[in-house]
Amino acid sequence: MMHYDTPSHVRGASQFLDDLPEPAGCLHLGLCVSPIAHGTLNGVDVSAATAMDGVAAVLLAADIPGENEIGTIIRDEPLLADGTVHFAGQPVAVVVANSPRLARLAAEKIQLDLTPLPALLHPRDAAASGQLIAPSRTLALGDVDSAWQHCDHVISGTAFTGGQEHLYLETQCALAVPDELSAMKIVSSTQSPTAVQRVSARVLGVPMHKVQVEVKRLGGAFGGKEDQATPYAVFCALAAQHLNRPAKLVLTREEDMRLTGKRHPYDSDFKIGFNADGQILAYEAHFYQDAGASADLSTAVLERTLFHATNAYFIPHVRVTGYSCRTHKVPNTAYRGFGGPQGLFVIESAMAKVAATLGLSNEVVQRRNLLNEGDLFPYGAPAKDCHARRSFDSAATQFKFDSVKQEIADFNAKHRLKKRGAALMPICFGISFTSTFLNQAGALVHIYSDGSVSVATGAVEMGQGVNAKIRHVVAVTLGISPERIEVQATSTRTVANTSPTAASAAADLNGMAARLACQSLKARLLEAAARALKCAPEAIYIENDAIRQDGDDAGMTWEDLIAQAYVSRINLSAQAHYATPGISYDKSKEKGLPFAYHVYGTACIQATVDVLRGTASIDSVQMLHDAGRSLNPLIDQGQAEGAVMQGIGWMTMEELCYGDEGQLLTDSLTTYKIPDLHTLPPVLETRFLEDTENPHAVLQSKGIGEPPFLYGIGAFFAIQNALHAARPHKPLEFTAPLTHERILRFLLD
Ligand code: LUZ
Ligand code: MOS
Repeated sequence: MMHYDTPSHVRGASQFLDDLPEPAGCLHLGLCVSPIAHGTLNGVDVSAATAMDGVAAVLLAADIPGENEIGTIIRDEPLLADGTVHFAGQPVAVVVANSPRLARLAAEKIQLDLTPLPALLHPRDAAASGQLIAPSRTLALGDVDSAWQHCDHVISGTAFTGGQEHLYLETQCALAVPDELSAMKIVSSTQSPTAVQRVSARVLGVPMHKVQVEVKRLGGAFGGKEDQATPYAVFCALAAQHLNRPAKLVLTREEDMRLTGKRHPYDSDFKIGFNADGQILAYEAHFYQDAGASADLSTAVLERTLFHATNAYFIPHVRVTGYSCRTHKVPNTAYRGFGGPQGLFVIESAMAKVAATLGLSNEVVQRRNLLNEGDLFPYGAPAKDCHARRSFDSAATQFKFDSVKQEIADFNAKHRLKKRGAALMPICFGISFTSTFLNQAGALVHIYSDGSVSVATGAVEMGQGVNAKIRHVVAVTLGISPERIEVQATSTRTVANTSPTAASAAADLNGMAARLACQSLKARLLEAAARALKCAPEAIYIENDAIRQDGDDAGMTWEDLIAQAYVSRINLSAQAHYATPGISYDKSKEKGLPFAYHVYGTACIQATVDVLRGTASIDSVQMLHDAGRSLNPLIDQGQAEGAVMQGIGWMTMEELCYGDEGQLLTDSLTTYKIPDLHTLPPVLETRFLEDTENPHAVLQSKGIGEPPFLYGIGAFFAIQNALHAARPHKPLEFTAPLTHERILRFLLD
C-alpha cells in the first residue's frame, strides 16, 4: 500500500517519539498511582523515593504552579490526585529521575495513606445513586407514547457492550524541553496538539504562546490519544519546568493498559413496537454509559450514541435517552466510532429480536425499515444523498446473499456439530464533530524559490494516511507532482487553535484548508504568469508542472514560474482557514443539522460456530462501502479493513476484566486478545459504492476512519445466526463481546 510513510516504515527508518535522540541531561518520569478505586488520601510519604540516588524530584498536586485541572469539556479531572482518589490507576505522584527504571523503582517506594471509600463500578449503580457526569439527554421524534398502542407487537430487552483497549502500537509518550525563552517545547504522541498546548499552559501557569507542541507521527491512536495523551505530556512539562531540564515519559504496555481510558462500556434497555410485517413504528432506548471517574469526552461520546441510535433506519416514533454515569473506574474516552457503535448495537439487537419474534430473517426486518431520501433522523435532520437502501440492496446482490443463505441452510441441515450463520450490516455515520465549533481547520503553505512546496496543517499523521491525502489535494490544486510537496510535522507554531485529528474529518477539514491556501497562491501565480506571457490569467492554467495556454504548452515550467514570481516580489506563502458550512445544533431543542453529510454502506459477514467446543470463526467479510470519490482507494481500503477487524475484535474477543477495586486484570496481551493474522477471515473484501460524489468534502471525497468499524457489529449477528441454527428455541442474548466462553455457555443448556 503506497502510503506516504510506507518506504520508511518498512525500512524501520520512520522516527517515532521514542526514537528521537534524547536531549542532554534528559530526566525520566515514573508514576505513583492509586491502587484502589475510591478513597481518602490522607497523606503521601515520598521520603524513601527522594532519598534514592539519581532521583531529582517527586512532584505532588501541591507542586503544580498553575491549575491542577486537565478536564476540557467539564473541569472535573485533576492532573494529580488531591485529597481523594477516584479510580485505581489515578496518578498521585510523579518521580523525576535519571533513568526510566530508577524513576519506576522510586515510584514504588512512595507510601500512600489511604482510607478506602465505597466504590461504584457499574453504570446502572452510579445512575441509581444519582452519579451522572451531566444531566441525561433525550432525543425524540414523533410521539412514542401514543405509538405503542398502534403496534401489533411491543417487545423489550437489554443489550450490553464492553469496553475496548486501543492498543495503539506506540504507547502514550512525551518529551518536554525547556528553552531559553522560558518557553516549553513539547513533543507528544497526541491527536490534539492544541489540547496539549492549552492544558500544559493552564497547569504550568503560563500563556499558550509559551508552549509549543510538535507532532511528527503517531504509532496509532484510534481515539486513545484524542484527550488522553495530554496528562503524560503535561507531566513532562511540569517536571521540565520544575527542574529546568528535559523530561521524558514513555509508558510501558502494562502501564498504558492500566492507566488509560478505553471505549465506554454501555448497558442499555430497549423497547420496540412493530407490525406483523416487520415494520417498526416505535423505538425507545435508555443508554447507561460507563464514563469512569471524570468526564473526559464522555458527554460528546454519548451525544453521538444518541445521534446514531437508529443507524440506517427510519423509525417514525423514537425516544432515546442517554446517561453518562460516573463510576470509580479509569475515565473512558474516544475510540473509533465515538459512541456510534454502542448505539448501533442496541438498535441491531432490537431488530434481531423483532425478527425472532416474527419468525423472519434479520435482513427482512432490516430492509423493511431502511432510511429513504428525506426521512428524518431523531435529531430532526432529513437524510440527504442517502445511500442506505442502495448499498443494502447492492451488497445483497453483489455478495449473492440469497445463495449464501441457501448454502448455509444446506450446510446446517447436514452438520450437527458445526453451524454457520450470516448477517448483513448496514451502516450510517454522520461526518462532522458533533460540537459544531470543532469543525474548523487551518493550513500554511509556502512555495520556496526552487519550486518545492511545504504544507503545514493541523492534521496529525497516525498511520491513517492523512499526509498522503493532503499531499494529493495540494498536488491536484496547484497542478504539480506530489514529489514537489512535503507535509511538515504538525506544530502549534505553524497552525494554531487546531481541532483534534478525529471524527473521521481530518482530511476533510485540513485538506480543504490546504486547498484554499493553494487556490489563493495559484491565483497570484497565474496573474504573474499572465503578465509575463502577456495574456489574460483566465487563458492559462497549471498542469503537470507547467503553464499551459489554451491547451498548449506556454513554454514556462513550474520552476520558471516560481523564479519569476519570486523576483517579481510575489508573496509565495498563504495561510487559510476552513469552517464547515451549513451545520448547527440546538441542544435546548435537541434538533439541528449536526453533520455535513453521512457515510453509508453494507457489509456481508459469515461465521462458523463449532458447537462442540464453543468456538467461532469469521469466514468472510465483504464490504460495499461509500467512500465518496476516494482521494486514495488503497488507503481507504486499508482503513476499511483495519476498522472492520477492530470492530470484529470488539464484538467477539476483546474482553476487559476488572478486580473488586476496579483494577484492570486483563492488562497484557496474554489475557487481552485482539484479532491477529489467525483471526483474519479467508475472505476480506472491500468494494466501493459507485456514484457517491460528495460535494460536502474536499474533491468529492468522504471521511473513512470510523464508519467501517461499524460493519464489525455484523460479526456478532452472523455468529448469533449460527447459534440460532444450533439452538433454535433458546432466546437470543445481546451481550458483547460474544467470546468463546459466552458461546459455550449459550450452547450448554
Ligand atoms: N471527537 C469529538 C470525535 O470531539 N467529537 C466528535 O464528534 C467525534 N466524533 C468521532 C470521533 N471523535
Ligand atoms: Mo476519534 S474516536 O475520531 O479520536
